[in-house]
Amino acid sequence: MRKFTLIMALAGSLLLGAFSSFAQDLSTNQVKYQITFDQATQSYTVWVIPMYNTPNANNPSTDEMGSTAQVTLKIPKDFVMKNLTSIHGSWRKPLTILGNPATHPKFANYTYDKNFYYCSVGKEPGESSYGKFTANTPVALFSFQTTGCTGPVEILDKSDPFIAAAYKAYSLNVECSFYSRSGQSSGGNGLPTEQFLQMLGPGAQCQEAPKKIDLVLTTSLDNKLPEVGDNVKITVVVKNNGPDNATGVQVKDALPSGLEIAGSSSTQGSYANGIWTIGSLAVGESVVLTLTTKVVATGIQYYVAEVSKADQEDINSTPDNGIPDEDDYGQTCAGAPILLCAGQAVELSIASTYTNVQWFKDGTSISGANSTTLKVTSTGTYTFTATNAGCSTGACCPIIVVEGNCCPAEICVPVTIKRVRTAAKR
Ligand SMILES: [Ca+2]
Ligand SMILES: [Ca+2]
Repeated sequence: MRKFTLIMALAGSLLLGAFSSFAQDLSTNQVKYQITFDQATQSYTVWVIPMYNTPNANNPSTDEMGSTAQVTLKIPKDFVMKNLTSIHGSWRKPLTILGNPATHPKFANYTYDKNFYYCSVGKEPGESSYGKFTANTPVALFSFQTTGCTGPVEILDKSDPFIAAAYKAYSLNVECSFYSRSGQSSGGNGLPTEQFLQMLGPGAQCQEAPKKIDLVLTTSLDNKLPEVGDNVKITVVVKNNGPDNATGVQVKDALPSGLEIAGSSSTQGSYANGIWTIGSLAVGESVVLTLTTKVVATGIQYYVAEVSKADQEDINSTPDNGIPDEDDYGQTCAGAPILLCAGQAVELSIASTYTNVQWFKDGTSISGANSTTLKVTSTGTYTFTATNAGCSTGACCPIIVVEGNCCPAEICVPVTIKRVRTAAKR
């Protein structure tokens, strides 16, 4: 039978806590301790697992009534406990971390696992309810968090050599313990019997919460109504709204055939072959890509850019999924006027997947113009609305039809020029 001292001063000033602990015989009503980690809340929970039910011969109550108890944890060396929360019983944060010979030199004289430190969480000795005990059903005692995630946190097993080392070095009892009504034979006046049997299961392995980012991409251009031959400057801005820093960020863009690239520059990373490799973006940081393009065709030219890669999970968008409504997707357009000669017609065409289409001429809806194509025989400004169009207002870029410099009407053969508008990439 091992005899341990109640409360011992450590190095003159440190107290380990007010647990009452004589080493006693083991009660027939035993418990185990277990520790688990929940990634969603980044919290550890320590549980007691009874090997018996309440009520029982020692305890006629439905509930188990606990007195003192101690849970000693075997911890990573940089372990810092925070937010200790009692769940059943009132538990005290460890007063000190043990096992470091640099701060407690006598530990150097003893053999134990020096890759870890140790700390004890003690329950206030007053009797309190744990609720009903059912054999093999865990009851949560307390939870806590740590300032980092550097390794497993274990319950100190009964066989751990640190128990003997702490006692020999500083007369400290660090052994896990548990005392309750069910552990003590009723009517007797003998010493309380210990109920802690052993730890259950492996230690709790923490996992960092996954990093989260919010990349937002916007596009704009400086001239929505250029002539063929004009330069159009396209600007793409990517910002990380956090909450974590982003790495491995890449943007993919698509230049329409009616715009020719004439030059590019960016505040970070490099741009080549439609890929802007950005790299890291701190929280709140923005980067800018500027493309200089030359208009080489009439009609609407759609430019589309989207975040195509990032190492972290974006909270509200997915890279490279092509959904225009997401905030990592940007589209903008420019349109050189379409030339129309007298006696000719132009067929305007939008993506065949658009529904509930309505065409407008000079801001007025055209009766019956609800198809994804529109035959135009007069000059004007044409727009459309559609339920599922990327530019749902239809105001993204008007299609402007102007009178062309044509051959005399009398010698021209009437012909329909089919111009298929380059719709936004879906
Ligand atoms: Ca986003
Ligand atoms: Ca996306």
